[in-house]
Amino acid sequence: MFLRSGNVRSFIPMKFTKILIANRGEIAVRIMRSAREMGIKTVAVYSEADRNALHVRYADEAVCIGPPPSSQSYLVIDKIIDAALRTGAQAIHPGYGFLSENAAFARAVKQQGLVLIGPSPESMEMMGSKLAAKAAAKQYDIPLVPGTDYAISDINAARKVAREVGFPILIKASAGGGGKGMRIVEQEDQFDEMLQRAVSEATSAFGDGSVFIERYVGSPRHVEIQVLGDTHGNVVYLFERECSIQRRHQKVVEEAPSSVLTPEIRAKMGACAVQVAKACNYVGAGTVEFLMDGKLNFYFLEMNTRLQVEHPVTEMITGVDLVKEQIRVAEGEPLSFKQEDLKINGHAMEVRVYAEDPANNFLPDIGNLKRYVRPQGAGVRVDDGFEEGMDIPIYYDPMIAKLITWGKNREEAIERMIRVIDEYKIVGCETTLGFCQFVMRHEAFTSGNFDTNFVKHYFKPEMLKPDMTSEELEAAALMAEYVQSGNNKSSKQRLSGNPIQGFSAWKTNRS
Ligand code: MV4
Repeated sequence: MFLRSGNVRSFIPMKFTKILIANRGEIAVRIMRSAREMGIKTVAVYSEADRNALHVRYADEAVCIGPPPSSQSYLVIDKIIDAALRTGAQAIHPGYGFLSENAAFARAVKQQGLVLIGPSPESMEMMGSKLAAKAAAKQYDIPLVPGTDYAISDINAARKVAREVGFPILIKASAGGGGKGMRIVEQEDQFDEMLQRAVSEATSAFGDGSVFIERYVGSPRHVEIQVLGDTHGNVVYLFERECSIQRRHQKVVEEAPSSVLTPEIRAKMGACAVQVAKACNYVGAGTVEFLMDGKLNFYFLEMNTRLQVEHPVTEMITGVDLVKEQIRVAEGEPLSFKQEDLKINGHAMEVRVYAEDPANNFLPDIGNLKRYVRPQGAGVRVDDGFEEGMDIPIYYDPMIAKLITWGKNREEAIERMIRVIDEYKIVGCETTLGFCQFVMRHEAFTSGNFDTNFVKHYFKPEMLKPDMTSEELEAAALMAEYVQSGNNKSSKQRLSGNPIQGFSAWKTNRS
């Protein structure tokens, strides 16, 4: 931030002494930890459902901002700004979700003379529009999925483009993102109807009926690049995260680095991500999302203008504290390192522990944490916002914790994850821990030969029963492959301990 004295802009970096965290749960605690190490006091905000929450107890001060529903508390811009002004905080960290990508919030924060620890409202607006983001990327020759980079207005012209691109195609809403407002069109005779439906859906869901089309990439991987920018024009990339293991656009397992990237592709993707960030004058931590096809072609999809849930795997392999860098650049300081200072050290794995029942279509299973014991040991990190005896509130995201392991290589990170999932004791609600163990022990996962269809392809709810042992989960994972592959010879060989290629053409890059 720059202090302004009269009409003269004097560019004096401003050190914060107190910041407000406009979030709850594990991410609020995680941000406060970094602030505390920097000697910065912290202010928590909380709803009436979070009076006894960990983030409230960890903070130096706390302000109640209303009733439990987030629409009356964590999402109310005025209440949060008012809490910051009353407590004398100079800056606000929005975390992820809630107001973190809300340009109106970013603008209101600025107008009150406060600093948002995040990008400008203009960066948020540009990347909030998928079409504006694609248009910006196109100027720098960043690979885009073939299709239109403008909103469709003429149905005949659009049908012609669809024919050129080739079916199946995907219709996407410009104001969508994260899988919202997407529609697959298998053949040309469905095109007109699907387009009309997509436009009216986008209009009612986002108040913006702009849609565009892309070739449908069938079995992609989701690979994203972490970037950091400062107010001095520096932008660096902190390598990639592999996030293909997801269920209905909800990520379940993330890792860094990706086991399929070569150093050459990594450098190319990194350079593209830096260009995208520069195209919107990005300041702070951001993530540039790519789709990758089976031939390792990558395509820019969208940019997330916030700190992401899965940021710890990047921190584990780079040694960079992303929250500290966010705070520093918000103070107007340059980044504390250069691109050439960064290198990948080992491998990190993250699983998200949700209070959901995998055997019952992942329905939220909130309750009281009667027993709650975190795993420990070298190379283990647990980011959570709960303690034994606490209730999981029904009003918010049911994520209990992120369990992160580091290893000198991927195998060790996985072995360690298998151990710590076993040692995590959670009694009082069903959790996704068993499901994550199923993933860790699945050959398609351990071989690196998987894509975004992994869960759909391999997982059936009846595979998991409560209180399964780790060995039973491994057997379930093997059975899953066996059943899926139609009881053919290769899966029988695999059942007898012989690893064979899985369902897609992914090869692990072990260089
Ligand atoms: C795609 C795609 C296939 N082809 N675009 C979903 C979330 C949003 N960020 C973009 N998404 C996709 N876009 C084209 N042209 C497939 C997906 C997709 C997906 C992407 C990343 C991770 C998981 C996914 C699950 C289903 C679909």
